[in-house]
Parts: sequence; structure tokens; C-alpha cells
Amino acid sequence: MPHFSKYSYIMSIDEGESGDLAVSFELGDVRPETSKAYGTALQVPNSEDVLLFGGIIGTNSISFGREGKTDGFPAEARVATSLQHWSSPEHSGSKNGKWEIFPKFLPQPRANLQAVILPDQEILVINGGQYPEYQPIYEPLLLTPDNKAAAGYQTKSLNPAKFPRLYHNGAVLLPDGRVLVIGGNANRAAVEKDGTIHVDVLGDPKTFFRIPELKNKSGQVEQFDLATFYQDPQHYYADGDSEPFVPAEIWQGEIFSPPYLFKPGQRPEIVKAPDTIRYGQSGAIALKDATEKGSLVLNKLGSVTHSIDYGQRLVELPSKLVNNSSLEFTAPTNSHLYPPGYYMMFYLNDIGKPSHAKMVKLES
Ligand SMILES: [Cu+2]
Repeated sequence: MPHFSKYSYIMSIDEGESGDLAVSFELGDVRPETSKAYGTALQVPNSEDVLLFGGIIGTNSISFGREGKTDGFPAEARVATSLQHWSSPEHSGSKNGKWEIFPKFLPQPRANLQAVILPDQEILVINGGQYPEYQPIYEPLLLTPDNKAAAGYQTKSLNPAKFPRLYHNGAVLLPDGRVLVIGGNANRAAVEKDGTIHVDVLGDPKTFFRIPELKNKSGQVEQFDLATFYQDPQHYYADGDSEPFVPAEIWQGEIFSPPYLFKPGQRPEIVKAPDTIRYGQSGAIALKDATEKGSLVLNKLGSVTHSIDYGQRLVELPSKLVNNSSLEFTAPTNSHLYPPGYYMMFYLNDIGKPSHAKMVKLES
């Protein structure tokens, strides 16, 4: 069941005098669109603010819109095009924060999408479809911070991927600055040891979905062949559906190179960095091809499932270049916003071209 409260709730965990922990809730601001199942969310770089993108409104069912069918679902059910921004008390001046909605932020409705925080503080919206298991969207959308743009970001559609990435897809930032995309299974499939492929026909055809008889582009019935599908992901069609059918798991990964990797000149290099850094302490790294103006960021390792990356977050460290090759920095102080663990440390030069990352452990 979708939940219908439009309130958000602020949860606090406090330690009482006895040392016991107490959890309490306060009513937060009203959120214009609720129950965004299979949408994505992230903590804004260098901020307590939160962004929500896309997702299904009015139902939590993954099969909403499958094969283009929306009958049997609540009349108001739809896939969102919105960006919702929660501004922290500090930014909004409101005690429990404020929600703002940008209803037509995405060029298409998008569910099962991912949003990857890039080291230059851009956000890469990638994967998913116009429905959670139907009409894949192949083009990533790049969000570039811009104070003058609506919602604070300029958007740009980028080169399409090869494979549909519907339910159960993933996307994570790699230490070399590229983005790995994996998975997606509008329908399940399995390979036996002897190489036999099964595309799942699910148990109860009344409540689940049977893989239909498939046709090729010219309308001839064709036995499903997994190798053919992977060669040509738009090869198969189900009867009465003009959209290509996605008949199997996607076992292939793809790697996307964001535009910053194509900026002119060499990538700067972190020659030497500490393995461990402690909250609030200062340190130094050795750089090659540093520029007078540059930035140093920590990007926490991704941990993604079902459209939410619970790991990623980014903080820029105050830093100063000395002797052209040594960068002095101060580690973050707030372990609530930037929890202990492993981070990718990237240096970016004055045009925003990133180094490869050094893995560092942030601890108290
Ligand atoms: Cu699942």
C-alpha cells in the first residue's frame, strides 16, 4: 500500500543520563509528492540537503505500467518527472527544513533510476525507464550545479547506453572517475552448468507474467535466443506492443565515461596520500600536474540497490597548494554527515578534470 501522509519526519537519537539511547520524532515539512517507490535520493554534496528524483507516485507496485498497462492501478498512479529538494534548517531558516518541488525537472518520467555523485560535484542520473519494468531510458542526464538555474542545476542529456537497465540495476562511481552500470531484469533468466538458458516463466500466470511468444522486427515469430538479444537488445517484440521487449536479465556491465574525462590536458595525479585521515586533522598530499586553483574531495564508496545508494556522499576539503606540488588539507569534522569508513580521494584541477582516486580511511 502506498502511504498517504505528506509529512516528513525528523528522527533524533539522543543519549540519556543513564547512557541509554532514546529515539524521538518531530513533524517535518509537507512533501508535495509522496510514496515515490523506485525513485532515487541522495545527500547533496557539501550539504545536509537531500534530493529526490523520479519514482512511482500512487502505487508501490513494480509492475505498474508493465507492457504499457496501467489498468487496475489507482487512477492517479504515475511515474514522476520531478526533483524534490529538502533544504536543511541551516539553508531554509526553518526549524525542521523545507521541501521544494520542481515538477518537470526530468525530460521523461523515470523510475528505477540511479543518481551518482561525481567527483566534480555534478550528478549523473542514469538507468531506469519510463515505467519500472517498461520503456527503458538509455540516455544519462548530467546535472551541473548552477545557482542561477531552476532547482540549482543545469541538465544535459548524454550518449545512450547499449542495454536496457530496468528493475534491479545498479550504478557506482569507480576510482578512475568512470561509472559502472550493471544489471537490470524486467524478466528473470538463468544459465545451467551445461549452458542451457532458461528465461523464467513465473509460477502463477494469473498473478505473475508469462514471457510471451516473441517476434522479430519484421513480425515473424522467433524462438528466443539469449545471444541474439545481447547482440541486439531491441531484437524482440511481444504481440500488440510496439516497444522492444526485454526478455531476460542483463548480465553485461557497461562503463560510462563522464564528460570531465574528455576535458583538455593531462589528468592531475595524486602521487602520495595518507591511508588514514582523522576528523578535523590536517594533512598533506603530493600532486603531479596540480594547478593554482584546484579542489580536493572525498567521495564515499557506493553501496547501491533498488535505486538507492546508501554509501555515496561527497565532501570538499578546505585545501591550499604549497610549492606547486603539495596540497595541505583539513579533514571533515562532522561524522554524522560524513561517517567513518572508506572514501575515494580525488584531486581536481582548475578546469575540473579529476585525478584517479586514492582510497583513504576516515576515522576518529
Ligand atoms: Cu528486488
